[in-house]
Amino acid sequence: MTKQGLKMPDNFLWGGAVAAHQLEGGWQEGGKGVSIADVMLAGKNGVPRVVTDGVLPDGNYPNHRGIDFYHTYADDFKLFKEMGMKAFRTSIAWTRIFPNGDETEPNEEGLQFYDDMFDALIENGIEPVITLSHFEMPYHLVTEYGGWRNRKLIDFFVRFAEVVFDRYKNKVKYWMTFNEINNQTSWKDPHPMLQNSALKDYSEDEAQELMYLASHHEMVASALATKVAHEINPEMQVGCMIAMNPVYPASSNPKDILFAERAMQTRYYWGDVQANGKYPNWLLKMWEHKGFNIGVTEEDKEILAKYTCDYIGFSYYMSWTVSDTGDEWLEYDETTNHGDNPFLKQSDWGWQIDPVGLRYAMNWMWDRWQKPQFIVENGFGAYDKKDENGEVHDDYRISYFQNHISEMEKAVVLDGVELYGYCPWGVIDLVSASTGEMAKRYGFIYVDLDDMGEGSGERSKKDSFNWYQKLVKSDGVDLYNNED
Ligand code: P53
Repeated sequence: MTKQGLKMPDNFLWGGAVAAHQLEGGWQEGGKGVSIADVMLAGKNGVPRVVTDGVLPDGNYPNHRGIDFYHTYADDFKLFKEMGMKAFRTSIAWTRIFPNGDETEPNEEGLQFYDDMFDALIENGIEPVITLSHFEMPYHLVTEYGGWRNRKLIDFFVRFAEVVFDRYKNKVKYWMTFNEINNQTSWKDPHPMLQNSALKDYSEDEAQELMYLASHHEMVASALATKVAHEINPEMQVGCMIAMNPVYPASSNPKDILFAERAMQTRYYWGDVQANGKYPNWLLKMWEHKGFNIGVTEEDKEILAKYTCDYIGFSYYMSWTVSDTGDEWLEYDETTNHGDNPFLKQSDWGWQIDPVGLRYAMNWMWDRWQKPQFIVENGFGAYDKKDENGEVHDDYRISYFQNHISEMEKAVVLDGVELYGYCPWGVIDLVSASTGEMAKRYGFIYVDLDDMGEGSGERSKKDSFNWYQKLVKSDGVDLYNNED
C-alpha cells in the first residue's frame, strides 16, 4: 500500500447523516401533523421547488414518501452496523411530537416512535446525533403565526426541546438545534426562507429584515434550549449547525479580499452569536443603516451570552468565489456576484468541489470560535447508474470522500482542530432538500426508488459501502484501499 490516510483518535465518531423529512415518509402516520416539507413539490436540477398553499390533491410531494424509513429503519440499521458506523445523525420530526406546534401536550405515539428508533440504534452500537429542527416545522406555525417572525415560536420550540431532551436524556448525548441556520443568507430565494424560518407571504421589501428577525428568535430559542438541556442532563452536548461554504476572493485585489471577508462575516454571523454569544458590530451598524428593527432586548443579550453552544456542527459541500461590487456597505447575499473558481471542478448540480477548503474552513472556525467541531454533513450528490449486474460502481463518490477526508485528517492531526466526528450526508439514498429529487443520490446504500416514488424500495450496497467500511475499521488510515 502506498498512499495512506492519517490515523484518527480511537473515540472518533465515524458515522452517517440524514434528516427525518427526507427519508421517513409516513407523513400521516402515528398522529404526525403537516410540516413545511409536506407542502413542497418536487423540483429538478435547475428547477426550484414550489411551495403550495397546503397540500394539493395531485401534487408530487416526495417528502410524503421519503424512502419509507418509518417502516424500514430496523433493517437499515443492520446495514449501517455492517458498514461500521458508530454514529447516526438524524432529526426528530417536530410534527410527530407536536403535530401543530402549539399544543401543550405532546403526541405519545410520536415520542414512542423515536424511543424505539433510538433503542434500535443503541442495540446496534450506534450513537444517535439528533437535530431538533432540520428544515422541518409544523405548517400550522406558518399559517397561524407567520413562522419565526413571531416571538411566540420561541416558547413552542423550547417546549418541544424540553419534552424530547427529558424523554431521551439517557439515550441521546449529541444534539443540534437548527439545521444550517445560516442558509437563509440567500433570503432572496423563498425556498430557504420557508425551510429555515417558516416564512411565507411577505413582500420583497421586508424579506431581508424578516430573515434577521426570524434568525434572532431562532438563536434565542436555541440558547434557551441549550440551557434546558444542561439542566436536564449536564452531559448533553448541544451544538449549533452551520452550512460552511467558504467564500473566497476572486483575485488578490484588496477590494475583492475585503468583500469576500464581509461575505464570510455575513454567512457566519450566526456562529458568532451562537458560539461567542454576541452580535458583531458590523451587523448592528448595518441594521441601523437600513432602519431594521430586530428588537434585541437586554434579556435576549443576556441569554445569548450565557447559553452558547457546546460545539460547532457543520455541513461542508463546496466553496464560492466573489468579487467586489463597489458597494460601500459591502452588502452581500448569496445571489451576489458568485463566479466560477478556475481551480475547481463542479458537480452535475453546479456545486464547486473543494477538498482543501474543508481544512481551510476548519482552521478558520477554530480560530474564530474555539469550540470543538462536528462534521455532520459532507458528500457528493450524483446520478448513479446500475450496471448489468445491478451494481453501482461509484468511484467518483469514493474519490470525493478520499479527497475531503484526507483534508479533514490533516486539520485534526496536523493542525490540532478538535473534531468529534464525521457523518457523511445521505448515507442511504434519500430525497434531495434543494430539488426534491431521488436522482440526486448521496448514499453508500442504493435505494431503488425514482423521482415519482416508483420502484421496489430495495436497498443494495454501492462500491462506496465497502470502501467506507474499510476506512472506519482502520480509523481513517486505509483511505485509498480501492486504488490498490
Ligand atoms: P441537497 C443547499 C446548499 C447546501 C446544503 O443538499 C444544503 C442545501 C439545501 O437547501 O442542504 C444540506 O439534498 C441539508 C440537507 C441536504 C444536503 O445539504 O439539496 O442540510 O438537508 O439534503 C444536500 O443535494
